Amino acid sequence: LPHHPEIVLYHAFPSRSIIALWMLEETGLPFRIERLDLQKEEQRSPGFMKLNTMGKVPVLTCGETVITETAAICAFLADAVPERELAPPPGDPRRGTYYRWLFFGPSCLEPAITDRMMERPPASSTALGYGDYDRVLSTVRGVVQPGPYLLGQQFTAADVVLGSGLRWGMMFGGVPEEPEFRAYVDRLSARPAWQRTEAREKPAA
Ligand SMILES: N[C@@H](CCC(=O)N[C@@H](CS)C(=O)NCC(=O)O)C(=O)O
Repeated sequence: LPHHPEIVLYHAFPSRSIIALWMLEETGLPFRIERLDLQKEEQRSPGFMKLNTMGKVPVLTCGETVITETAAICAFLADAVPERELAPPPGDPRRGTYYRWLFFGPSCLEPAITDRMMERPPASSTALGYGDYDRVLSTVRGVVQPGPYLLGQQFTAADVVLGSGLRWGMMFGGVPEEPEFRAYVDRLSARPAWQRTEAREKPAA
């Protein structure tokens, strides 16, 4: 990629930014990592707060462009390498299905798991964007089951996002160890790009 602006990932381990790191590995793009220590509150430094007023990782910069929100970063990276087919192209009807599950991760699955883990009393399921925990899980169950991926044979950035949410939920007891969930997450974990991501983070662990 000649003249491609430099890509930098602001990353902390362990944190959600490992999802962006995995996505970068899937793209094969060159990138640089800036590591932050969350314990030392490096995410509150004036320099970093200038990049992201939320003071949170991941942040991805591509030249002058600053991208926050894990799912947005993954979608951006998928589109940067169309030849890798990590997203159906714009205009393809499957793009709709892709967006559906990509957005379901941070807007439904993640808050459902967090509320469950924090034992928050359930709010009105009509008003709550994710409805209720059981509905979210049965929806995810239905979409991971045919497999191998959310879009059938095609692995996409939506798998990176939703799959990471599931993996994290199962790791911390927010999602039950069901065979459908386990099989899907194991399939994702077997991908060389995830293997490289884990290997890269081992010394940091
Ligand atoms: N909505 C953000 C959430 C990012 C987030 O919460 N990151 C956490 C780490 S998992 C963080 O940076 N926490 C540090 C802090 O808030 O001080 C996304 O989806 O990327």
